[in-house]
Amino acid sequence: MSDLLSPASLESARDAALAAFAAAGSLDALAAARTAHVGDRSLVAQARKAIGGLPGPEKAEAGKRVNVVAQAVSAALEARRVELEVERDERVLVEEAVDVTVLPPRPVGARHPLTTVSDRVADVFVAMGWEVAEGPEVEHEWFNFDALNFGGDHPAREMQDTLFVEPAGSGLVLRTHTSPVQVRSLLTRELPVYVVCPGRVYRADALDATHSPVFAQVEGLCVDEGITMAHLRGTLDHLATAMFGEGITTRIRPNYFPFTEPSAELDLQCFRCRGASAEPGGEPCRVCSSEGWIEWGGCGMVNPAVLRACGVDPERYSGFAFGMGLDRTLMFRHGITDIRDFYEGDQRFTLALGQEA
Ligand code: FA5
Repeated sequence: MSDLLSPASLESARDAALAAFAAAGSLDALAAARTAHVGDRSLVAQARKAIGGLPGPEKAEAGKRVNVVAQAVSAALEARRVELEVERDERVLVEEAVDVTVLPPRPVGARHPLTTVSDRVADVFVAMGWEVAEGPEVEHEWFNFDALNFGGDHPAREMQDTLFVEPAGSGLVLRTHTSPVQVRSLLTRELPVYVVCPGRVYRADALDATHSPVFAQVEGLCVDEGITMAHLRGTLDHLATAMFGEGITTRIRPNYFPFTEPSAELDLQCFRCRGASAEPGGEPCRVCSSEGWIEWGGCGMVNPAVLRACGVDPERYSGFAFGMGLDRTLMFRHGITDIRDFYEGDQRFTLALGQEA
């Protein structure tokens, strides 16, 4: 009998294999031990080959011995493989774990104060059943000027006031006010119309503490039967109270706008001194320069020419409109002295005002 097939030799081959598997500290080391103890050149493989050279009666006996050893070796190999895989998986979980608590704190954002105040104004009107309307910022001159009854030579159309869109003659401008949304609303909606239109507008104004070439306005338009100036006053007082608190008063002074007749400038009683600074002996007030009033926007009764341009019968319908600066509204509300704060993108400003604007 080949020495390879002796019980002692087979047992020592098995023990050597089991010891090598136990000593393998990684799946790579186990793969190497497997080649050495289970591969073609291993003792067990050679013993299996040697069985063929045995005389018949001994073959079965030797085959059984080899099988017992081979099964023990492969069972030990499988058991060690499972152990090493579990160890590896646990190690990967620990080594590759992400500790989310070590991320740097993320800066907290806020809505821009102009967005907040614009929504707040819109809410006041939506609560009264009005709708919110929008229009494009790149607007056709017809909507921005012609339909609003601006004459062909009105100074507002000049380069010093209006930003024109190239090519010259395109008829497109950056809208200089939100009033073109009045025209769009009248042309596209059924009467009566009650719309509030907040939006960004552009003018060729130099940037200073109270003027910006881009700023925000909110427009209001109501066209219905029997609308009078009294409705305009009541609506503006309601808005002023919602924005500046109970007891605030508005004042209208005669003015001129091509699209309203009569037209008025809308003043707000100073929300800080409530007009007291203009009284004899009153404390001086920085906010209104002791005039007691501050200019907020323009307003008036919709000019019949505008109604006609939009296909509305001025004999049956009348309306009022108003438009005020949202930047100014915020400046009054919070005593902000420089409009540039809205446009410089300083997060501290946005965070301080964004939620409560
Ligand atoms: C108008 O723009 C009219 N469309 C308002 C109107 C609407 C009148 C409906 C009648 C009926 P005005 O040019 O006065 O009007 O501007 C209105 C408000 O916008 C001003 O009172 C001011 O609050 C604000 N405003 C004007 N120019 C600037 C600017 N460069 N920067 C910031 N706010 C401005």
